[in-house]
Amino acid sequence: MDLKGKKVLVVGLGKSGLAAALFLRRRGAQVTVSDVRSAEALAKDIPALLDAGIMVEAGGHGLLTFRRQDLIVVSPGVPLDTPELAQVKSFGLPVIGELELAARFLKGKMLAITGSNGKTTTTALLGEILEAAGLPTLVGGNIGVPVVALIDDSTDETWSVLEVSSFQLESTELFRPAIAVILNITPDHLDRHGSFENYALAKERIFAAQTAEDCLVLNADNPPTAAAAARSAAKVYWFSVEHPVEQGAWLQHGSVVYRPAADAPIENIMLLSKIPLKGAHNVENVLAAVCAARLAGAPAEAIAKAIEDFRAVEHRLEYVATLNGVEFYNDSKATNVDATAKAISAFPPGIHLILGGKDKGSDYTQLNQLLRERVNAVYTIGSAAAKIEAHLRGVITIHSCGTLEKAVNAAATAARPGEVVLLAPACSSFDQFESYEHRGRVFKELVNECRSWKV
Ligand code: UMA
Repeated sequence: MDLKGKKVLVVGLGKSGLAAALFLRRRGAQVTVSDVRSAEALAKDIPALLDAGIMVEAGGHGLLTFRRQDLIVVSPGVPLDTPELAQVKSFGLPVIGELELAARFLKGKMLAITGSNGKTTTTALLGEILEAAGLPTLVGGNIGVPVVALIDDSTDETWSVLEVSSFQLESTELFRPAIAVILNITPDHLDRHGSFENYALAKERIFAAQTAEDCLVLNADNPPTAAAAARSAAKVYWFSVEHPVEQGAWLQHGSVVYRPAADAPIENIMLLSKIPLKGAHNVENVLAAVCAARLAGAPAEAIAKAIEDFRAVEHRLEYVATLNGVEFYNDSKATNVDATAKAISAFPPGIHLILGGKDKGSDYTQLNQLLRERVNAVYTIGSAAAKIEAHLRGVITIHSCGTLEKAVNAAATAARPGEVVLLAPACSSFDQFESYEHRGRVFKELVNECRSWKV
């Protein structure tokens, strides 16, 4: 792809847009960025862009700006049906995402991980495993580092371990990872994709350009994921916590095992009891990582050692503190109903659960049975509170708290020794916070403030 002298528009000036604009400029393109936020809101980034010779359109997207381009690069958070994008696409102007742009320049091989839940943990874990195996490794994508930012450090030997979201996959064309992993597909982002079918189709783009030389790792226990095998041209490997698989990873007599092919001997990777992560869902993440890491050539010993040394990623069932015998856990990254269900399942009964934020078109009644079995009370926050309360009415005691501060105080006051206060909100954070990381940090600060009166 020759960018020299090409007119390229980058839409959205968050992490991805900023990195993409500077990269495109370094490669000789005439770059403009367009963002709906005001110039004041973008003030921190504008000087560096202007210094690099990049034009900035702030405070809205102008149709003329979009029309005058050879190529448009969209940030993941910008919906493809944004009117200006939809219009220029109908004129035949190429529109690609930051992931697609980066993949065209990244050297070496890509190992890409998607799924509704567990992507960040599995990506971070695979990064550690490949590094422990002595393979030159880069980690990026939805985990927080734009893929474009990895290009300059990549070589022909590099393994780029990429967390990829449905938002990023939706705007791919040639993106072709040597190894692709789909952890699970459960309802999420229905507000953006319109339906579960569209969301699943976006996820399946992870293998759309793969050939028989590539590998696809699928969750045999999750029907929407398993169904993808029929549509893939790649070699399919499986992982399962429920039963042995022909080729892939599963559990046998308390151990994690792997078999590279149906007629190959079974390899013992490690004891199940040595997995340091909380929650049954993390066993699935570990099995997926074992399978993908073996396919990338990591030896069993390096895999086992890296898993044993791995600690929970921040904001994913992260242990915060024990105050007066009450444990506090931060699972701010549980931004959909399925992730919240998994978080609840990781604890015995006696949970005080903080739910709410910005709704994504979710059905919270799916939590009802688990709430009855394990949760003492729900504390609601944010703009989704009324919908959540309507869905859970009559199922569980609900405290309408509005803010995270009130919810933490109410839950910490009500919880008895041996019980758990869990932030696993089933919603995105954007109504009250900048991001799920921001929400998680505020939660941890609030828990720390409880120290003074809880001890
Ligand atoms: N914007 C517009 N026009 C629009 C919509 C947005 O100009 O119509 C602008 C906003 O004003 C803002 C910018 O676009 O200035 C934000 O772009 P972005 O939302 O793509 O944010 P980035 O900072 O580039 O972060 C993105 C991912 N964000 C999203 O997918 C929403 C980050 O994932 C990712 O870490 C980062 O790229 C690096 O790859 C976050 C996320 O929430 C963690 N992901 C979702 C999830 O995990 O559920 C998919």
